[in-house]
Amino acid sequence: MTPSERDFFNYRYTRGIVREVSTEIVGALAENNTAAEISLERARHEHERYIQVLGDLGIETVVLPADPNLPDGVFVEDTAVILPGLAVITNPGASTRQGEVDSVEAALSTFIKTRRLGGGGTLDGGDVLRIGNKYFIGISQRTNIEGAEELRGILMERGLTAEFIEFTGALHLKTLVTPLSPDTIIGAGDVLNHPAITKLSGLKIIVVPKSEAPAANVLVINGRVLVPGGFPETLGRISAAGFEVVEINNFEFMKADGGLTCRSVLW
Ligand code: CIR
Repeated sequence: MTPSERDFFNYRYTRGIVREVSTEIVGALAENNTAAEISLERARHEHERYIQVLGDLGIETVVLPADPNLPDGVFVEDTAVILPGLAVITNPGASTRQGEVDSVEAALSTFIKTRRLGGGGTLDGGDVLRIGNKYFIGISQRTNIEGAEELRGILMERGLTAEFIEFTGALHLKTLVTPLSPDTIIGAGDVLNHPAITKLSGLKIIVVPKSEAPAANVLVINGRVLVPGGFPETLGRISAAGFEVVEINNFEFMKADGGLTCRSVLW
């Protein structure tokens, strides 16, 4: 493994892509139709702070312009999956989101080789969970077997493995479970009992209380854990486990089913 691969698999990054919040974010997809309640001003404010924290953590960030035709465009995570030396551009499962990929690909291609999923399957980056250098692909409302198989093929070409985790009850796999380090995850719900997870030896699991389910989506960057604001019990559990936490508000994006990981692509 090269030093830069080792950094990547330890969640150490130097670059990122984000997108400004669309003026039409109230039209974003949301299971419970709560996107209409989003305050554009507050969402912009929350996202500015997010971008600022990425910078404070040493990430050089490309900020793509907002697009009124892409209400969900701020959730860039779903459009690309970064592997060492390659950015896989996805085919998002929601047809209204497929227009997001071109601009992300153009931005990524100035830094890293890109390759599109072209096999006709669908896949959202939010369904791709990486624990250290092991990949888990959620089979969801957005990611189908064909999309997952194509990504697994690309991973296998590079000597990496992927297991599929079929689940219901949440938008993306990473809505339910995210990594804190190569040997620690945080999560909520049945997915933690999936054999692909339980068979990982030495894996530590922090369980999110039911009342704080959205806090299962945290974002680890360069030794810090970004935790969504408003979930004190989870915040306490993460710090008690020895992680340095940074609280970042995500209240507006939660109304469109978005977590902290959704708002950036990092490598
Ligand atoms: C959607 O439904 O596609 C967006 N409103 C939310 C996407 C959240 N992305 C993510 O979890 N990676």
